[in-house]
Amino acid sequence: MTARLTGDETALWNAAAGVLDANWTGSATIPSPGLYPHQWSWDSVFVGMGLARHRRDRAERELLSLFRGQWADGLVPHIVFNGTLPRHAYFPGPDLWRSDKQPGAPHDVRTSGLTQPPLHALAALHLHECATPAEAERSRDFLARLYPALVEQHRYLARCRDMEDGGLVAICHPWESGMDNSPCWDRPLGALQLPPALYAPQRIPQPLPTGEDYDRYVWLVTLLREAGYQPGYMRDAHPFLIEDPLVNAAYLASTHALAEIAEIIGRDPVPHRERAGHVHRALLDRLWDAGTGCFRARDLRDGRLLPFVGVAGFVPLLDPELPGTVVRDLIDLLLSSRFAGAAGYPVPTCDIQDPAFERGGYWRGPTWINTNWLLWRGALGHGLPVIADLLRGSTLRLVRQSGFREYFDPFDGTGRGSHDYSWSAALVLDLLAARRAT
Ligand code: 2M8
Repeated sequence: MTARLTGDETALWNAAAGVLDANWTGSATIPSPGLYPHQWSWDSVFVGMGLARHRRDRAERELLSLFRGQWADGLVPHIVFNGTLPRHAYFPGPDLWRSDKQPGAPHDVRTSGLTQPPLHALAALHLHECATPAEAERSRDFLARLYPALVEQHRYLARCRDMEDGGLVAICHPWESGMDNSPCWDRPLGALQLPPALYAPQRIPQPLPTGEDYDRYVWLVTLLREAGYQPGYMRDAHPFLIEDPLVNAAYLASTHALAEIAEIIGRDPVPHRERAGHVHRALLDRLWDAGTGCFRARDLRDGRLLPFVGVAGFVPLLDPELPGTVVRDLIDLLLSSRFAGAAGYPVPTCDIQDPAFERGGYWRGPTWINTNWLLWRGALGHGLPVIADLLRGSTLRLVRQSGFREYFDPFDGTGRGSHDYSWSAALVLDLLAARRAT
């Protein structure tokens, strides 16, 4: 759907459902036709959130398809490749990752060796919450089927990514944040000592990241691959190791969801609750910056908070136990003219007063539907219906104006990046179904 949409909700719903139907491969949903032809991890989570309102059978298959790619140590890879596509359908394809050479990777499907924000348990719980009474039993069965894989995913995160046993998980590549070229990564990427060889990317998304960024991305992958994607290497030697507020807020929200799922299917929720308490305290201790009134990422290589303040810093609003003073500071900044107050559109990725801000620069400024959807959920969770309505209404306004684009100009709402982008369509279904903030 590339045409300008009409204002009525039924038309919007049908158009969003049409995008998801068109991007359905038979077992999963591609993020967008052309640019992203495989299955991505957090895209499938967001797609599942929308399909829960439209086709729960497909939401279940979407998640099961993704977990086909899970490694023996529990890692849920950020890309599950479609083996029927030509090798060069997407760069970097399976040849860069060489998952087939990793003993712990699945044998029947090729994957990347990185992960993405772990919102999967939250998606599974959402699917259950959207079930009708007639679907309740089937829904419980599905939760019981997925639960062991979710537990393994969380074990992997606690065992292999909680580098200092402090409660938070670390990412070892910008792609693991989902916000590939965020200015947040400029400092750690700039500090890398790259070998002279260039990696000559075969596909560079427009307008950013640049070829130089790609050299760094690909080099980081080759380091991880040569080390067998081992957590010991990541902890002791890998040059990019960061605790990110969005990733950890996702981890916390999913840990709470895992506890609820355990209760629903008659398993023990206590270990998940304990872990959630640990993550909650660590988020505040390690990433809250009272000076800026926002959460910031911490670079584990030098122990310092990164200077950049962006939309990821608001996502800990998903933490139901966030102190009231912290919530107030976050909302003040979120509504200010540095973010949502800039032009009446939803929250941009980057502080518009930051010198690194670029209004068309992918994750360096534009507004994205998924981050605003996360903030909408966070606002609802804190009993802030006016803020939630504001985020919901302004997000729907973006797609009404410009269609289901990948991202949007934060000042005038112009659509950018790919058309028919799956998570933009899926999350609109969820926003419409939620009807209004309660
Ligand atoms: C973008 O990331 C991929 C690499 O994983 C890329 O640039 O090719 C990001 O927007 C990421 O968040 C998203 O999951 C992916 C697919 O939509 O595209």
